[in-house]
Amino acid sequence: MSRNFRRASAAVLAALTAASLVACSSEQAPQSASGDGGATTDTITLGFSQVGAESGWRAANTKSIQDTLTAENGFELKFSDAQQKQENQIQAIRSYIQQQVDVIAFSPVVESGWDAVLEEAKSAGIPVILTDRAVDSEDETLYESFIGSDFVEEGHRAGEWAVEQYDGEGMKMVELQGTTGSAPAIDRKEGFASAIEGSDIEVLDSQTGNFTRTEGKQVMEGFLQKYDDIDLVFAHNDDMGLGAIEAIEAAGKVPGEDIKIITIDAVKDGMQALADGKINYIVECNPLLGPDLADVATKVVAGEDVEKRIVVEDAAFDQEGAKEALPDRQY
Ligand code: GZL
Repeated sequence: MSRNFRRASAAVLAALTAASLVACSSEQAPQSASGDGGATTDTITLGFSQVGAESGWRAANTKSIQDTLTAENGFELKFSDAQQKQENQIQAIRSYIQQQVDVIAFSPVVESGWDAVLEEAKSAGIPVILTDRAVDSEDETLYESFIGSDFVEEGHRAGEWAVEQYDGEGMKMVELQGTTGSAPAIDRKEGFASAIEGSDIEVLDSQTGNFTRTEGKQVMEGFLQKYDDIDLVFAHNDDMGLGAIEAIEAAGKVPGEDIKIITIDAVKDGMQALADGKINYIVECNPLLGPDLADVATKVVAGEDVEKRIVVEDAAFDQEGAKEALPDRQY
């Protein structure tokens, strides 16, 4: 469906809605903001709702989106930071609908609770693209495409490495989970658990650190007080792993030696800790989603077909690999 047809049908819908509103209240009809703000007709107005600024990965992801969806690349980007709150994302998406943007994109902070607002975007004729994280909606017509990594595979790769290195040593581990209810936390936990099944690695405890360094440190402090035999930490992202390092060192133990650490993301700070021997293995989660988002948004607005699922490829690094890769890392 072309952008002009969609806009025309949305305008008719808005006019009918306005007429009904005027009939029963003095409220103004929804104002269409975009289009007369000086943007050319070829400019794609994209409303993006970002999870927040909780980690180094998120900062790199935001930079990729803002560096790519620029005016010179044909975009007018409306960007909002939800501070890791779903209600803020829903509010931002409703605002983009009200502004009648050409396309909406967002990284859902959690998997559930999106159907209503996605139905509103669909009724307004505004296509939606998911980046980074998935939603658990049954109705796949609510979004055009999902661009992001395979989190189950990331967790499985981390667990496979743990089994290769440590199976048979009777190791006891703790897990620092990502944000409760988020796709990466759910899937990475599943992937890691499936990989260590049948090994003698024992999970002592698992708790969310909400993908932040501060909360990762706090949870690890609690684990160290509760258990005196932790051999391994699996953290769902580098930032929580870096927080765990601080807690382990404060407890007088050596991270990467007394307590091994495996994380996911491979952002610069994590890769530096890996090169320094404080982390033992990192599975990458590529945050540079801006170019794929720009490509899919352009095709969607032009009414072209797009792939429903675009999987971003990830690498993995041990300590030697980190030393080699660090000089060229983009994030
Ligand atoms: C993964 C992304 C996760 C990162 C964290 O795609 O959603 O959220 O692994 C970030 O660092 O906070």
